[in-house]
Amino acid sequence: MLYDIAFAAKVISGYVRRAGLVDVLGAYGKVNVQGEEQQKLDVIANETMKQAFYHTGRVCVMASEEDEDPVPVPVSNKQAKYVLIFDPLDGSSNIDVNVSIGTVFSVHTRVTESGSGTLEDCLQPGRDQVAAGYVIYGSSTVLAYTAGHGVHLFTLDPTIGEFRLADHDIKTPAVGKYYSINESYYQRWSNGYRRVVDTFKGVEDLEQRKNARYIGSLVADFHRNLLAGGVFMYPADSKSPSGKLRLLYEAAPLGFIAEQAGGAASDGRTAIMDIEPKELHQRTPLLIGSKDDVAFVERTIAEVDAAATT
Ligand code: P6P
Repeated sequence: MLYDIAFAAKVISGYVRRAGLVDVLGAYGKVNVQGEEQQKLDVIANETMKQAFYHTGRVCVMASEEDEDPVPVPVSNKQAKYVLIFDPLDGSSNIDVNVSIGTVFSVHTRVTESGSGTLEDCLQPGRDQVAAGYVIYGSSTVLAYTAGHGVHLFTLDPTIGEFRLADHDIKTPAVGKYYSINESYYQRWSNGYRRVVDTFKGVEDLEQRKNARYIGSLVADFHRNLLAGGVFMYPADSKSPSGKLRLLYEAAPLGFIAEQAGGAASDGRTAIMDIEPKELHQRTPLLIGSKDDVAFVERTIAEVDAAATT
């Protein structure tokens, strides 16, 4: 499975690296299931991921951010063991301005007995993932994955066209230097999140101040915080009561990585990995990164927002 992910990542990386030179920039001209305008690279990355797995005989079903329903695979895969769920290219609005973007993937084993996989095989909690990770197309192309035994980073070496181990069993700092949130939504947040961000801005105590870093590309923000320490927040707000980010192919795989690196991920109350999915494209608020920072945010929003409701 991971070699197949690495193959797809090399192909996608090749397109991303040539974005200004080959006709892959700009809108594809269709709106996807999310109601978002598909970028040409979204479609290329989605087709690349599906083709990389379609004939391997390893997956009984796939699901993609870009496809409304689960993606069936040839019946010859009816004994296939794995389920692959992915966001083929997250942050694609950043493609045309050369900002880092990423592919996020989640691997489960099937729950149905045999035959083509079904929606039931896709709707499994993050805690049951057997592997997960992401590829970040940044200053270098890095594949980060976990199979439940630590988080390992591989960098694509363009001189040989192979991913090479860059770091293994990485651990994220318990307290981070950064906080990442889109502060233009401040007026939509609960008082709890306003208190959190005011604290990180040093409003009450300069000792609690953190640097603000927000790229607007989930994989890039997550990867920086994973390595340097930090907390990423995409809360629910008055306009998006379930938040914006997706549980199955964004929050859950990154949550697996975060936990395996000694960090944490929740929706503000419940661990992301323990949320039972009900729909394929289910959204969730996301709070993820350094363990002590996540715990601080959870405590603060619990105290402040609970007070607001009494
Ligand atoms: P906002 C990119 O569109 C994305 O899905 C994530 O990669 C990113 O974290 C988020 O949306 C940014 O959303 O509302 O801050 O622009």
